[in-house]
Amino acid sequence: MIPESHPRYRSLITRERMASGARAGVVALEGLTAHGRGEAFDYLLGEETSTSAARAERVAAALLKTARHPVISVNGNTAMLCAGAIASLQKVSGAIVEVNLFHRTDDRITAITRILEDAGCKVLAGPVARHIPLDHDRGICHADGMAAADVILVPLEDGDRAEALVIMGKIVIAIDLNPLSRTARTATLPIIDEVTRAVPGITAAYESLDKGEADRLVQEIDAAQYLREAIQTIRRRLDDVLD
Ligand code: PTJ
Repeated sequence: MIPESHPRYRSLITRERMASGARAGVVALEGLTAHGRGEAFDYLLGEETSTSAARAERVAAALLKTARHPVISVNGNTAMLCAGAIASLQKVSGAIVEVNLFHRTDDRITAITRILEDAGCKVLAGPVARHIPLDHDRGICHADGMAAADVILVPLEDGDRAEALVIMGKIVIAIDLNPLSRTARTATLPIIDEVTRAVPGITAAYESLDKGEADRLVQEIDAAQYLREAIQTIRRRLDDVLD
């Protein structure tokens, strides 16, 4: 039992949740190591949404609002961490929710779909094929989902697919705590924030955006600036410790 008084209570409870997700086959075992990498970057970033990330979340909302065919791609980690938040974002934005896995098995697709549906998501079903030119299974998706999308939100991505999607001409919004990752550096819009904060942040922004502001925000996306600001935050925090 983890006492609520523990200074790292939230982090420890989340780890328990991820471990139970791994035991249930929802989270890939590799997903636990990915989570640990995320924790380390969140620690360096101060475990809060920076002003810069909040701005990126507003731009993400604008991209979803102005999209013709927006899709939210969900993997095991994201489903385990924030299925309810994904459902809320789908409710306000009308985006398609599609399960897309690196470690793809039918059992995991079923388990992740169930978690999302229990949380209130409508999950895209039907036949899939390799529509994204990748050798691994993240290339497998739905013709009327990711393959037809103009804007795709990809939380906790691996860089290969982000790159392939950008080459296909799609607008990729990545949520990734690591500002040095290939995903963050490849995405049209990198959101350097923790997924359980970022997704509700996008939803709140979506609700307060009018069409005029949305149209304006999508004209001025400076991806490199968000990466620079995250790295500056880490540098400042390290300097504060050394001073
Ligand atoms: O469920 P599957 O089979 O699709 O597998 C999912 C994983 C996460 C295993 C797969 O996508 C993977 O291997 O991802 P990577 O390449 O390890 O990248 C994950 C990125 O997400 C890393 O840069 C982490 O820093 C970041 N990350 C981890 N946890 C979080 C996070 N970013 C935001 N919020 C988090 N909670």
